[in-house]
Amino acid sequence: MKKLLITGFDPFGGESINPSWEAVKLIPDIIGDYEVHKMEIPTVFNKAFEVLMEKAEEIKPDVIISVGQAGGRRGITPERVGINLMDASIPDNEGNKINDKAIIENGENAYFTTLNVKKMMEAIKEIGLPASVSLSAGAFVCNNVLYLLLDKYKNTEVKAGFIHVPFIPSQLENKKNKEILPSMELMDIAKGLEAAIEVL
Ligand code: PCA
Repeated sequence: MKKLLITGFDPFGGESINPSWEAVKLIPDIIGDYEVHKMEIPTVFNKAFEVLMEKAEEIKPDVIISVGQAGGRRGITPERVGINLMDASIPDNEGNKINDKAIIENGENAYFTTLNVKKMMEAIKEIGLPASVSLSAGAFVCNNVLYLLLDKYKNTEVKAGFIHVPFIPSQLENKKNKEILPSMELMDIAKGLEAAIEVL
C-alpha cells in the first residue's frame, strides 16, 4: 500500500477549534490504495514544517497533504501554488508576526503543487460540496508549510499539496458578521477531503 501523511493545524487567531485537524481526525485510516497517517501540527512559522518533517522521515510517505482553515471561504479549496513570502496580519501561536520576509532567502519565488488540484476539486464537487482551485494560500503559516514542502520535495517522487477548508458552523456563533459568513458542517469537510484523496 502507498502512504499518505495528512496534517491539520491547531486552533489559532482566538479560535477554540481548528476544523482542519477536526476533519482530518474523522477521515478513514485507509482510502483507496492509501494508508492514511494523520497528525496535528502547530500554527507556528517554520516549526509546523519541522514537526511535519520529523514524521515524514519516519513514515516515508508517497504523498503529503496539509490541511488548514481559511475562515470566510465557502468551499473546500485545493491550493495550486506556494509563494516565498511570510506576511502575517496576526501573530502565530508563538507570538511571531512576520512581515515582508522571504521563507527561504534567495529561494524560488514560488512552486506549483505536485497534486492534481483540478481532479481533486471535481471529486469534491461530484459529492455535492462546494469546491474550487485556489491560486493563493495566503502568506501566513499555511503558505509557509506548502512552500517548504514543495521546496523539500522538488524533483522527487513525493507529491505534496495543501487544502484549505471553511469554518464550521459553531465557529460563527460569536462573530459579528455571522449572518454573512459561510461555513460547512465538519462531517462534510471530512467527506470532501476523503473524496479528494480517493483521486490521488
Ligand atoms: N490556517 C492558517 C494557518 C493555520 C490554519 O489552519 C493559514 O491559512 O495560514
